[in-house]
Amino acid sequence: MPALSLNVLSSSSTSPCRNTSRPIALIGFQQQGNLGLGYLASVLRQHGYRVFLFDFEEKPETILESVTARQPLIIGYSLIFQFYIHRFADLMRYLREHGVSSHFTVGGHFPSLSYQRTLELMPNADSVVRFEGEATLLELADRLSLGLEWHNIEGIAYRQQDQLIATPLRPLISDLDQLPYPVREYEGIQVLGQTIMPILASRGCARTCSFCSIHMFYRTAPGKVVRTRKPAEVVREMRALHEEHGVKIFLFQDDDFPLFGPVWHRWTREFLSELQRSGLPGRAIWKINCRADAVDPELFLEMRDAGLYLVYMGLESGTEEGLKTLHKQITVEQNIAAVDALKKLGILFEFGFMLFDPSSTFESVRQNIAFLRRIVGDGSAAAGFCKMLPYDGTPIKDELQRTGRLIGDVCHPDYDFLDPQLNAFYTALLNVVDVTGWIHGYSALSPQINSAWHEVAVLEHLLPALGGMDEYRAKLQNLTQASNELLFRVVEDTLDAFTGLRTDLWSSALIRKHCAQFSEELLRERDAFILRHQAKLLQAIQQPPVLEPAFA
Ligand code: B12
Ligand code: SF4
Repeated sequence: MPALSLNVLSSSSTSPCRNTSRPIALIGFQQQGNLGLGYLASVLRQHGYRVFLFDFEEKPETILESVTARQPLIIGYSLIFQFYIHRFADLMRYLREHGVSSHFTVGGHFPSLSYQRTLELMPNADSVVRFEGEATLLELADRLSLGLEWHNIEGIAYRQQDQLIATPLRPLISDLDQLPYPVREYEGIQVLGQTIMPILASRGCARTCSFCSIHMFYRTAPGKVVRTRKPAEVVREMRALHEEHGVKIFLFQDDDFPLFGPVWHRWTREFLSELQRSGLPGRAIWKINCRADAVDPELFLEMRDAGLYLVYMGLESGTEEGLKTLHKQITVEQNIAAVDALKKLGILFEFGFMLFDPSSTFESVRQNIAFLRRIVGDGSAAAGFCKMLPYDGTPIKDELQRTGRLIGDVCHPDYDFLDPQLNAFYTALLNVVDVTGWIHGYSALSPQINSAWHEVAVLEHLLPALGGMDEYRAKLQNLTQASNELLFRVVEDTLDAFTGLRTDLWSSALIRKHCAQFSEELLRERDAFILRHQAKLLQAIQQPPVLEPAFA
């Protein structure tokens, strides 16, 4: 058996290192496309294995029927969201109880960082694949397929009698361009007939926010934390997706798109010139995730002209104290400057925001609402917020545990605020706001408003100009503004009630009524506008794309 290193990724599929007669099944959350599973599948296929992908939301009976018929060598479970651990454990138990004897392995953030808890909570798992899984899963498959010893391969954890063993970590993949393109076997989401696909230009994040498991994931394994692909390779993949699958909207899922500092500036400029050469600008648009301190107006102007239409930023807090607690290493002023710059450039933005964090006080909540009003009080995007949750493997969770503040369980990790009255306020707010479906969940009001804005961006960038667009935009902006303002008022009035400035509380029935009114108005305006232009839109959507000749 030759020593297996990352070079394993380029070895041939007819290698005597493996017996590919039994397939491999991979199960995960497939909504919007699971790139992790896609990469694992493509590497396995490149080496001759047949791979079946299952959406975790499929009925257990359907998965059982399929795996019983196919007898996979391994069933790999992608646990990228910690709070699904019990559901995955239940699925494993169900399959075992029905006689499935395949090797069960699990990967993702939580299993990588907390392999002990994973093995305890998933008694039917045979192994955990820790951190980037491509090479480790392939080696595991190769060993198992030949009936060879697998307990000594790098980057796994397993149970041995009553002990939990973790082998030395496997280094991160140094050259991401070595990987084949990810398998994308799921219904592509569409907006007005335009197909959307996720894609990656890099992996890892150089920052160290205290609440985030991403940098811990990429920092724990040896190797370079952030790896970028070659710009030309990224564009080649975009072009292939566009030509072969008609993809017109690319969602870069990079944790932090390579923008910050001179080296990544150069990377982005090279990416932009490759994009221009490819002929994609004007035919396809793209979205990125980045930090506010990476928003450089000059560079973003060029990015916009090359198809950047949406920027997601984790703004997280509107107070210096909150940003410090979250170790964002950014200022409130920088957050505001980034939002202002994007508005000026006409680039749509969305943001993550934690109204509550472990340092929260009544005053910080008030300041956070003032910050939200400052950035989206004009109706430029829907307001949204959450409470920071202490995920496993994050510095803030360890700190809360150390100070005795950690409560909840693995699926609902939580903490109490230092001021007990703030706990009562938070519960009261949840009762009126969350339950009514204003902020969370795909059908809640704020995500619906953002979807409408997304649709506007798609109309403006990819479809023929439509009459009345300015009026529709103005209506949408008024509605967003009114909905945001009501949300802010509810929070502020509840704050006032808890700080003795008023006696009455908003009732959830009244909020639900307002929320329903906003939703109805949104739907009415949106449908009226789209219906008015239906014929023109249908004609444009049904037209086959005209492509430029391939790369110069
Ligand atoms: C894209 C994305 C989404 C997408 C879709 C995800 C999907 N279907 O895959 C959407 C927008 C739907 C989404 C939603 C949410 N997300 Co999200 N998301 C991401 C993001 C930015 C990228 C995922 C990705 O493509 N990574 C790239 C691939 C290549 O890496 P990977 O998935 O980690 O896979 C590798 C390894 O983990 C390992 N591996 C993974 N699975 C398996 C399985 C096996 C068998 C093996 C061997 C190995 C293995 O090998 C893979 C290849 O190297 C991640 C951040 C991140 N860097 O992962 C957050 C992340 C996963 N999301 C997160 C969260 C919190 C959420 C939300 C709760 C946000 C919210 N407040 O609503 C929701 C939850 C949705 C739900 N299920 O209800 C957290 C999860 C935290 C945690 N520890 O649980 C993350 C880590 C972000 C963070 N800041 O911490 N998300
Ligand atoms: S929150 Fe964003 S910037 Fe901070 S470490 Fe995580 S991915 Fe990086």
